[in-house]
Amino acid sequence: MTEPNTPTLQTPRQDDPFPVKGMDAVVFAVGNAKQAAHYYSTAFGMKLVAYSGPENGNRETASYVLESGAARFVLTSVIKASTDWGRFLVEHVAAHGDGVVDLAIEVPDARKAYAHAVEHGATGLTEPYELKDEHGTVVVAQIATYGETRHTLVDRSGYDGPYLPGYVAAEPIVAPPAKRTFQAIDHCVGNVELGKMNEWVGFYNRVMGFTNMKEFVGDDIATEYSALMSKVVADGTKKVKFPINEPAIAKKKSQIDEYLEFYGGPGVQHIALATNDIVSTVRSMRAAGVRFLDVPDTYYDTLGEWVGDTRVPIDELRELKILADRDEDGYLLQIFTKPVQDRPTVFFEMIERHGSMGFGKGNFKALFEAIEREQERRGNL
Ligand code: TYF
Ligand code: FE
Repeated sequence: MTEPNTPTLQTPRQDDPFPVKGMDAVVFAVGNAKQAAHYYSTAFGMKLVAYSGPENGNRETASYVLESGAARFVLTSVIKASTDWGRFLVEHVAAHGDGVVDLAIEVPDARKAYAHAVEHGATGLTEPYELKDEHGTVVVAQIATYGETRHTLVDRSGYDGPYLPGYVAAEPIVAPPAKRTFQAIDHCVGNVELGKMNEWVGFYNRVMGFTNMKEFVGDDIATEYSALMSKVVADGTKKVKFPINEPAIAKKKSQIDEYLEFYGGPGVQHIALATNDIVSTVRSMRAAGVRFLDVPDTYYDTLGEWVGDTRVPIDELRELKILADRDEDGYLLQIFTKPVQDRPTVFFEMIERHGSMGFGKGNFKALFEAIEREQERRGNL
């Protein structure tokens, strides 16, 4: 492997009004966190590292913290609601099914970040407060984003425990794979209502000082085949990247409309996970029963002509249904799971980057056609 696997990160600006360290966690509210923790352990190769539940004094919720490299998922379900948070989670699962309640962001100073966000028009949900235990102090604050989704702003610089004060370290559910299935959260995508994409892009521009990345899906692509519009915002270091999709009025019912209908409003559509060996990632996930979007064989017949050489031979990409794309900075390999719950809502992307900071624009046609075939099978097209 000659190319660097992570793209060159820009150094943070000294005057960044909203500096971020990276994604802290993706927090899911689910019906049965015990079983979800098992799925992410066995199918996604994640390692249970921390837990909070009745056994350690939390009688309201059970939360399982799983990691794979720098990526952290928190799976929460309600045992017996007794606070506003517990009631919120019960209603969230009733309304949306399993889904993402929180895209938590690690920041160097949660009080400053919260103050800046609220001054620039964000809705504050929780004022900054301190969580403490024998491992130290974490400062957290929360702001609202699209739908019922929130961003917790986390400063964990004064803490060295397993996740947050109140959590205890936990043993893995199964032996983690010898080789990590993925190592970081690459991007987190939101679906918003028709006509709202620019408002939410503006929200991240204003509130977090995030800037627009060059890749976007405009009117032209939208009406031709994608039935969606999309723009990407990112922090100055490009560690936190949030694409925002909205439905477009096209020939067919938009996949974004299908999501909004079944999720019951805006929310997180997919989480992209970075791997440095997508072939072994996909082989192990497939072996564990994860289903990926199907790609027609014809995609691979012409792939080599425009994508050129990649680390993985075309025949292996074809066998595993991995997509490839190239731009002026390099190339990427990517694949998309089918929705991971019964509702056609949240799914995952696995992505291996070699220089390219894009999102697979060259694959949008093949990808959106594959998604539409699934939509049709569900009777929603
Ligand atoms: O995050 C992205 O932009 C790519 C492409 O419904 C994409 O993964 C965009 C919309 C969508 C599925 C994938
Ligand atoms: Fe993506």
